[in-house]
Amino acid sequence: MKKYFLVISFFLYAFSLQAQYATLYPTHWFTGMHWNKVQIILRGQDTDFSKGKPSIQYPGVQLVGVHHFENGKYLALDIKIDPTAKPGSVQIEIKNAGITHIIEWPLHARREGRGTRFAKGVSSADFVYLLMPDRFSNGDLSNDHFTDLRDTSCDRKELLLHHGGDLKGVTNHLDYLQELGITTLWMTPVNENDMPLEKEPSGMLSGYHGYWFTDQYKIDKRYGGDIAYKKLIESAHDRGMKIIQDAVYNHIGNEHWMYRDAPSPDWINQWPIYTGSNHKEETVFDVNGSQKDKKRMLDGWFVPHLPDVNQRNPFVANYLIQYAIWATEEYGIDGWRVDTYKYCDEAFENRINDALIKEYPNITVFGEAWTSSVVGSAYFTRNNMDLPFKHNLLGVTDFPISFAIIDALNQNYGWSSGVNRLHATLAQDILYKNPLNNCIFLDNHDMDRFYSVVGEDMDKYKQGIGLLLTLRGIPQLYYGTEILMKNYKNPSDAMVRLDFPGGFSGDPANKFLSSGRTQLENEAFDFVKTLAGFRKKSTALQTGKTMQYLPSEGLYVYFRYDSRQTIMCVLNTSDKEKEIKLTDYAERTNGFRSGKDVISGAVISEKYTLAPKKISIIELSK
Ligand SMILES: [Ca+2]
Ligand SMILES: [Ca+2]
Repeated sequence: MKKYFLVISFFLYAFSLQAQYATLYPTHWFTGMHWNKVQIILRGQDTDFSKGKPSIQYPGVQLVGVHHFENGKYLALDIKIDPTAKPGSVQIEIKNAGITHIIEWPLHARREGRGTRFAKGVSSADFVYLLMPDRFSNGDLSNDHFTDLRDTSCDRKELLLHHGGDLKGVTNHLDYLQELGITTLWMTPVNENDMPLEKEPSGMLSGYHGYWFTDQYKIDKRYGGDIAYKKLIESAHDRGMKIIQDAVYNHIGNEHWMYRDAPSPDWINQWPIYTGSNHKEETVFDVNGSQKDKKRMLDGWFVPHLPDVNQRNPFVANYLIQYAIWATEEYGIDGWRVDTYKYCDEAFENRINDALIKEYPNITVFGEAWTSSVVGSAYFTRNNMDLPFKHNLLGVTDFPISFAIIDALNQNYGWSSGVNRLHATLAQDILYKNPLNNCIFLDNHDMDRFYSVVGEDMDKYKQGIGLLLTLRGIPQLYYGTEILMKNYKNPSDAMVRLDFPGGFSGDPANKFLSSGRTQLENEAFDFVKTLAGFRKKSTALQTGKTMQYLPSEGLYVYFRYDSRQTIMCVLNTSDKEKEIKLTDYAERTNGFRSGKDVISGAVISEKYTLAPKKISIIELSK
């Protein structure tokens, strides 16, 4: 009888090893981490799961707490990992209804090269390229669609569906990006988006953009999964390039287990009836504002199919923080961009940033804080304002500068319009602790494309690129801007997310090659490349101080300078030729008698003329 029982037990034991008894988040962890008290969320198959009694026998690893939830499918285990713990497979034993289940939870050795080979952070010395993996290049036709995903579509004729682009496609074009002078890639999110199509006014929309997470711990298999992601990062690092990952803490796709089958309803911000965010960031910091408006901003949902995550729930906070650390270590990324930053719980945001920086001292994080005011932008990052709550975020996506650049190029010169807008915006840098940490841009995946916005005017285009690569901050180029991709967000934002020509088989032209580009496109590409190449060696443009002069009749002069180098940038937005005299800007030009135009190579003397609608970027010399 006893023998019989043992055999049965063995089979049950073996069976429990075979069929996954629970899914674990995080899927695994690492030895020697600063974050060594890990909270594992275990998700079982049925509501009896939580009746199980867990235990752990592994040298240096202790189970110090067990938590239960309203939903019996879940347990949370608090695990303490001593610095002495060795890599291996931690066996989590769960005794439930007389059966012992073993769940393997691997402990990996830490990745080598923290701060030198990965987690290096991104600075104003970098040049960031933002791309959408689905729309850049299809490097692997075998992953275009999967019948076991909720959305099986892949059709390049449909703007709102997946187009088949993937991470291998990106890896294949690192040469191109490096030639352009790019040092850092920021891709829209690569996490799994196993969501069905959503009905939108302009048609059925897929999660091709990546912002509808259904599982943080998986890279979407349409992009090539974990293997392709790691390969891309490895290839980028081999070239000295860096990778920024795009995070979303604010919301999830409504097929995510955190919503469909949550441990308890308070993992999500719940409302009696659907309540959307008011999308008004002022309500978050307004000293005269109401709590009602602020709550709606922070806890209201972004859109109906994206449930709003409650980061005040400590389990949710741990889950998100651990994911951020886990992904940095697992994939070896260099920095983070955080989506919808102004919609999240503020205390949580400071916690997650602190945890990342404790683990990776050189890592950088910039948040998306879409706002037209400098106060709104500075509020969400380290600032010089005397406020009851202080954000610790290193930098923001600098929308006020972006809008001011557009106004400088498109508006007529006036008291507070045209290039005076740019001057006035930059004058408000007083609010930022370090404006060099802001990511600056001409356009992105949510904006009308820059070349269209400036009326496909090549002079204005060059002025914009000139500003992008000489103003303070981390410059970010949106994919295709270098080859004059154009369009407005009409009828949908997919119009500004078209496929990169040449990234997909059957494309009539390959714009990755100079031979595939038109003369005008090569002119644009070469302009970006020349300036980016100069910037790569220019300490003044990378990290120097800024001095700007009050614009006069459409003429705007500013300097970037340090002890080694002085760069004089002159923007003529008027329709008249302007005479520039170095002596008019003596505070910065004293001692310099000439200079060299960075783009044309022409040598200028103490006096020179600048044609209408041109920019000159001059390295001064004695
Ligand atoms: Ca593909
Ligand atoms: Ca929120």
